[in-house]
Amino acid sequence: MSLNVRELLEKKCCNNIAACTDEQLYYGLLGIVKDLAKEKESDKGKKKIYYISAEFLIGKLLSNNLINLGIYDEVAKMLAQYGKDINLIEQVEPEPSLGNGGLGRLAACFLDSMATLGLNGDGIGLNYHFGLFLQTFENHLQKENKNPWIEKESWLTKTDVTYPIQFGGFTVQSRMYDLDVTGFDNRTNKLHLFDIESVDESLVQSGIDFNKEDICKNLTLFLYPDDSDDAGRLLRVYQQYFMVSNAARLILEECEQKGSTLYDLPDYAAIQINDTHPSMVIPELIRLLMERGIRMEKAIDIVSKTCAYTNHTILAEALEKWPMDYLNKVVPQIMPIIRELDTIVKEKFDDKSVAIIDDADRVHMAHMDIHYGYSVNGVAYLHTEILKKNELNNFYKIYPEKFNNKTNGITFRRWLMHCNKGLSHYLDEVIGTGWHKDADELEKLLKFADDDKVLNKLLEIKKENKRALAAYLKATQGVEIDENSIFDIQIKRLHEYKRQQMNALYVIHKYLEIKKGKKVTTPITVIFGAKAAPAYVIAKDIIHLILCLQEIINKDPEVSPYLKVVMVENYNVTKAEKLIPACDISEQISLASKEASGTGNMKFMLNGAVTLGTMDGANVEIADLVGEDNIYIFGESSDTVIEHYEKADYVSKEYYEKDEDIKEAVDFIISDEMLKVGQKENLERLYKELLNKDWFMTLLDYKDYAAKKEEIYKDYENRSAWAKKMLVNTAKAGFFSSDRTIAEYDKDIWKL
Ligand code: 26Q
Repeated sequence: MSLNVRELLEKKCCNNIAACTDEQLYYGLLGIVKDLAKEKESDKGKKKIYYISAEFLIGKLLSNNLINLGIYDEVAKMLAQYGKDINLIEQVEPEPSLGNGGLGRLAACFLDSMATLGLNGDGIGLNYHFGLFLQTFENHLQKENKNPWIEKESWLTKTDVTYPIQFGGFTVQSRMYDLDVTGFDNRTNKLHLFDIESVDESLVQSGIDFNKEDICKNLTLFLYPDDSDDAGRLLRVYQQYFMVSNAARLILEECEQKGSTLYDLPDYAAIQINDTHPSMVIPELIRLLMERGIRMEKAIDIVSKTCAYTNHTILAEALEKWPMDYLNKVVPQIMPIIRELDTIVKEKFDDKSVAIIDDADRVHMAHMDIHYGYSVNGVAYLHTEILKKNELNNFYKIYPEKFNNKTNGITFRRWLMHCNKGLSHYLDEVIGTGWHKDADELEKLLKFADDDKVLNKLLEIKKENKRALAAYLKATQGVEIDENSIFDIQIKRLHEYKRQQMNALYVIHKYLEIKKGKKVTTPITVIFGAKAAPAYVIAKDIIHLILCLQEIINKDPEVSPYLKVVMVENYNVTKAEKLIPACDISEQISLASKEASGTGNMKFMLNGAVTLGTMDGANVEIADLVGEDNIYIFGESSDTVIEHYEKADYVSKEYYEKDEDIKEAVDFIISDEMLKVGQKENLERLYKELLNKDWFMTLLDYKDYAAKKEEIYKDYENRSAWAKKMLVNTAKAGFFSSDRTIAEYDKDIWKL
């Protein structure tokens, strides 16, 4: 590399790197990276993929960009010569929290892979000023605070693209901000984030409360504001329309600039609708085409050949259905189009279950996507099969050719090269660097499955990562954990279907056993990280339970040498980057059929953790790849679970009454010991929920789960056999590179 970062940095900062603060160096590097990224912008490619998403959980960008630009090592070394640590410089960067979890992080991995594969593809989303909330714990309860990330100098670049966006009764002025998406040794694409000119951050005083009615000031303050009331839900509709109206205008403008007549729009643009949040782009595009003189029938045809829809969930409550009243109020101009789209469907199909507008006057966004998009995909093999056979079966019968599977993936740049430098460099030594570009080359590692030197080194790297995590948790949260213990980790959004409560019940069981004198051979550290939606009461109760357990267990001198519990505060991408490389056991314990895919499971596997999971989502494909010796599977199958729902025959109390262990663990939730540290209201509510409802069947799988836990802990003792499992997991992870996923999207759907 001919370029001299040292000179550039000296020019940007202060001529004397050694005398610079980490902050000065961070902003200096930020400027340099922006300049370098610009040089790699490209207008190659007639057709562009526009990935529209309400979430892009991009994480910090400095290191990732340095890696993708190929100068990370060089820069780190140069800084070290001046006594500067790039890790400390990185700490200066605030993490934008522009996503909830999987769907948002997937969008970020996809942008990375599009640029890396040299595809002409941009992301379009919203510029939330406070992102998702910042989580703190007070009195063992989750508290929500704002999470600002936009600074005077940031990765955002203000553009001169601005549009008047009309809502029922008023208009707001938009502004587009751009983030560079650097490809690994390839082109730079863009993430376009739209904002309103009139946004007013001072609307938020304490916590995350603000005046939800004042759309001209609040539209882009938060990601998915609390939707427990009408005002919150309405604001979400405003956000969605704002996002897609800007997107539609930008897309049409760009295509026209490249010579499109708009009749040939599908030759210039493919639009991926990331879950239903951007679905209104369909009627909005139709409206804009009609404004440009194209008649409706033709406009519908053009749009239907341009838009493709990805489904990320089969939970009924997450499938968006907007009341007509809302839409009439917020976006009256697209209502005649939605009604017409619905009329056409009703004329064609005499089947209420596929209508766009239902009898209760609600608009089913996914139905609109399926009728008026050319592709419908699920995000893992099992998920797509369930969509075809169950949830969307009536649509599958009409449009079998539209349905396809695209098993999710993750970018190995962030989730191995960046977050686990120890393992990444060692892999380079053992199998060469070919895997950087072709993830399947990780399989070369299999040749060393019985090589003690390699196995020992893998254990050593894991140990080092555990040491680093222990130090980090001590520094940030003041908790002390034993790096020689088993790190058993569950990190993901808090949801009953993900079953953090089942993990917690096992922790209770283990605690009680140790109390009774049944010691463990190797100490165990159970680590959780999760945010609960502000209005999701039971999810918050589960956090309360875990925090109370942390308090009781870690302070118990009889138990804490053998068992500890840690709930990581404000779990986010940056924390995931520290937790994942240090993990021994990856908890993927959702109720079968409920987790569409999961992507954390892939990150853990890549970093040499062994999965303990149900046959759900992409776990099924992981099990297939690594074989039964290298994964721990338990629990009822998705077929059985679906049958329980159909017959409504699952009664949690029966499981509670017939099993002593279950009874003991569940009763502990409201024991005197717990009530001494916790809140009666929360603990009793959770106890009753488990006993009387347990919609996601925790107690159904509990015994099987507990038995597998014993087995996996026991197997951990055989260090060389365990190291071999680690090796196989890393070696087989190549399939889950998002480069593979994106190549499939391009081949089957976008056809760039
Ligand atoms: C919808 C309507 C009203 C309120 C909220 C929502 C809403 C918000 C966010 C619905 C869904 C989401 C996010 C979903 C999500 O993250 N799904 C995850 O997507 C991952 C990527 O495909 C999968 O790996 C996970 O299995 C899936 O849960």
